[in-house]
Order: sequence, then structure tokens, then C-alpha cells
Amino acid sequence: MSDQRPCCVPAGPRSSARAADDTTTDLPAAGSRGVDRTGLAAIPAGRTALGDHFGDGYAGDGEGPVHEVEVSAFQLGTTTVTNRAFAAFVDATGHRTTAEAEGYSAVFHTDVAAVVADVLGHSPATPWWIGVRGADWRHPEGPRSDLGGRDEHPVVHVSHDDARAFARWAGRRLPTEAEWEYAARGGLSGRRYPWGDDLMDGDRWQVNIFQGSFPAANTAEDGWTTTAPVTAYSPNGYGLHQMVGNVWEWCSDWFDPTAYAARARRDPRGPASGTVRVMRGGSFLCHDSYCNRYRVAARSAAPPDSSASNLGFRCAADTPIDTPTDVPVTKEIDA
Ligand SMILES: [Ca+2]
Repeated sequence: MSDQRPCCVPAGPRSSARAADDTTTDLPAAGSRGVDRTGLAAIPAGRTALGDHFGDGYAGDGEGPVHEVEVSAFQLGTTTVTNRAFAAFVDATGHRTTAEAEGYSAVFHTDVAAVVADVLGHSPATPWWIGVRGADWRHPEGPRSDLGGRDEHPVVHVSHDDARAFARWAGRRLPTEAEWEYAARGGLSGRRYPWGDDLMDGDRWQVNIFQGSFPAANTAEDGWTTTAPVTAYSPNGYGLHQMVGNVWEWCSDWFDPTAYAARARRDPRGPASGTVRVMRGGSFLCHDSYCNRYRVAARSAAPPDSSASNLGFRCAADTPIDTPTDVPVTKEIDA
């Protein structure tokens, strides 16, 4: 396999890549109204082997080496953040997303719903990504699309900055990359997917990805051409839906393809600085012929102001102090 294979979201920064900047948007935190823990699954403390056990990954993605990590108990959204939840956030705060401020976002070429004048061009490295004026979270395919019937679909066209602003408002945070993979594995050890090693359950799809001939023709054999409702597929062993497929999910870490070699053994948090943020899980545009990043070990990254029609997030939260955490789940390490 080639060392690099960009495809997941448009290559390159929206405007200018910013240096390390960990400030958060100045929005009200949950504060005295308490932390809303609805929709959060308890992820038990434990240790497991993270990384690519199969040699599936592209070398440039840095999925190896397989390494053992201990993760403290935490909580993670059972689903990605929905359009309904994001609308509540916007209603409460007036938050304006990066895509709205910039006036455009990236839409997959066959999905564009816009007049020709609003089609701004494509990304040189990934020509299936079209810059569309007026594409944003309320208009996932462009100005001629809307959220009708999609309240329970994942919000998309949200930058890392938008995701962090939502999380702060909700009294939550983004998961670390290690938390994300640990949770995605759902208590299984050394498997390829959140449910095991087989992509299909007989003739039944277990994930929303791309079937057909990428990037020209999506046959949508799994039932979905673009996003699916956040609970459209069965959850993993921790009660988490669609940790792979559907939409990419922002994590809190800066991305470094060499990060695993120097990773802390316990609760790693990623490099101290960087220019691109980790995203995990793949999306409805992943296809085995080009980008097999719909695996629990797969990694990718994008500048924090990036947005696209296949990029969303889910929130994490620290386990409340009064919740027992002294029941570690120790797993067998297969690697
Ligand atoms: Ca699909």
C-alpha cells in the first residue's frame, strides 16, 4: 500500500494552518446547571492493546506499533452529536460555526445540492471534494439541501473548534484518541471492528460505508448514501453506536504519525502541539478499494478549522467522583 492516501476530508487547511492553540471558545460551560449525562455510556477502566493488529493500515497513518495502554474510567457518548442536539446548542449560545463564518464547506461531488455559481472548485489531491458556498451544518449538501428528516443524524460540517465549543457548553469534552480506540473496541481484544473481525454479519451490513465504485458510484447497499441516523446500527459491547463508519469523529489529540512509539502507558493525551487534529472511525465515504479507515485502529487527521459533510464528533466526560472506579477490567492481550 502507498505510504500516503489522502481522501477522508479535503486535503490542506481551510485558510491558514494555525500553530498550536489550545484555547477554547468563550462560551458558557455547564456550570451550576450541572452536567447532563444523558446519552453517555460508562466506559470501565482497563488496559488493552491499541494499534493495527493486522497490517491493514497505511504506513503514513502511524497505526503501529501495537502497544498496551491503560485507560481510566470515563464516559463517552453512545452516539455522535445529532443535528437536534447541535441545534439546541446554537439556539442557546448563538454559536456560528467555522463553515458559516467562512461561507463554505466541502461536499462529496455526487451529493452537491447547489447552483453552479455556488460550486467553488475541488481539492487538487482529492477531486471528489467540492467546495460549496453555503454548505454548513444546516445545509449538508449545499444551499439546496436542509435537515428535513435528519434530526437524529449526526451533525456534520463542524470544525474541531465547533466541536470543542459544543462540548464545553454541554459540560463535556472531546475524547482523547486513546480513549476513543479503547472504547471503540467495546471490550474486545485485538479485533478489526467494534464487533469482531468480519465486516458483514452474513449478508447484513453492520456499518455505513461506501459500496460500489469509489468515487463515482455509491450503490448504498447498506441503505445509506450519506449519513445514517446515529442509532441505525447495533451498538458495541460498551453500548456505543457506529464507532466506525457514518461520520469521522474529532478527538482531542494533535496528530503525529510517530506518536505511538513514545506514547505514555497510562491515559496518553497525544503530542503537546501540532497543526492537525486526530479524527477516527471513518465515514460513509470509506471504501475498501481506496480508504479502509473504517477500522478501530485506523487514524486520520485534519486541520482544526476543517469541515466536511462526513465529519462530526461525539463527546466524552470524566467519571463522577462518586462513581466507583475500582473495578478494573483487565483484558487478555492477543498481540
Ligand atoms: Ca452507505
